[in-house]
Amino acid sequence: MIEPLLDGMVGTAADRCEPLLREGNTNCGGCGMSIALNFLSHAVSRRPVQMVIPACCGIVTPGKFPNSAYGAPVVAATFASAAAVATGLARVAQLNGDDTRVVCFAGDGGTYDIGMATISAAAERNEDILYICYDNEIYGNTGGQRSSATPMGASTTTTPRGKGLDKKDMLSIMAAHGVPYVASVSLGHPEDTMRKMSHALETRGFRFLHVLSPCPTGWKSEPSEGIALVRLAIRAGLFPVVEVFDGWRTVINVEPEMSREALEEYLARQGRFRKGSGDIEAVRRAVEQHWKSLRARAALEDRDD
Ligand SMILES: Cc1ncc(C[n+]2csc(CCOP(=O)(O)OP(=O)(O)O)c2C)c(N)n1
Ligand code: SF4
Repeated sequence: MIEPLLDGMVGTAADRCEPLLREGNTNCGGCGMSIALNFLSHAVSRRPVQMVIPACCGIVTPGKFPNSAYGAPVVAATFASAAAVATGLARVAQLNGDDTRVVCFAGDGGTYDIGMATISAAAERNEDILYICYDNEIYGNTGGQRSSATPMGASTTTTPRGKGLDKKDMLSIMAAHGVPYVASVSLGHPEDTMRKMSHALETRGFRFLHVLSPCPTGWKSEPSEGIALVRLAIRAGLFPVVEVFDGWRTVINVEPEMSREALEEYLARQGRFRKGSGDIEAVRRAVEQHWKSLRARAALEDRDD
């Protein structure tokens, strides 16, 4: 049920004893963003939390004012200001000496493209915020245009024949800021998700979590298959599950099979790849190249041990 806006939303640990994502939200069935929010809710537990959400699907989620399907205080921000607004809230919490964690929660369009400058600035200053990008690999809220997170071959409303470019490596870009914690999160491995969300909430300074977030509407996939698709993406090597500490110490959490079968099945189960996934070899080459660089960085860590 959708609750009145102010009920249980003062943001203190004692007052907020309900899920972050309530019933009555507007998310599509099978939305990976809902799954991510439910995990986050468990990880947050009774910690005081404030959220900042730019103009993505996640800001439509709460439904119509004066009600909200969010069980925490949420500030709706513009794309360009989201990380700056979160910075302001975190500084106020610090000045007040309270333990509030500020979470910026945004889609890939708001993160990889439109909000990039402010995110980079907040990371450079090592602001005390947790930035979570739920990556559905399109601009979902405006009908599914391509973003720089859209993978090669995926058709969107602006790449009807399939995108010809590879996905931007946002994780490495964020790690290169030298911030305390950057990780990719697998919704297909609950223990991975919970551990990383809990660690990211505990850590102070700028933290970045990247969540591959199935979007049945944009991926043209079955709503019930989201988690299976995440696991296939990992097995195919398309979504490396890693952590980077302090900008350099790289840990690979899940070893992928890198099998052609997993890649083919991943592509075949989604309508978005029906037109443009022709060059599987090009996709495989890009994946292998990315893994080479990832392994080289992880090996640096081994040598230091
Ligand atoms: C500066 C600016 N440009 C464009 C828009 C229009 N717009 C609203 S939501 C949206 C898509 C956001 O996509 P993403 O951040 O990936 O989140 P999703 O909708 O997929 O959850 C766009 C382009 C806007 N609100 N502000
Ligand atoms: S369009 Fe995609 S990301 Fe947006 S609510 Fe629907 S399933 Fe979720």
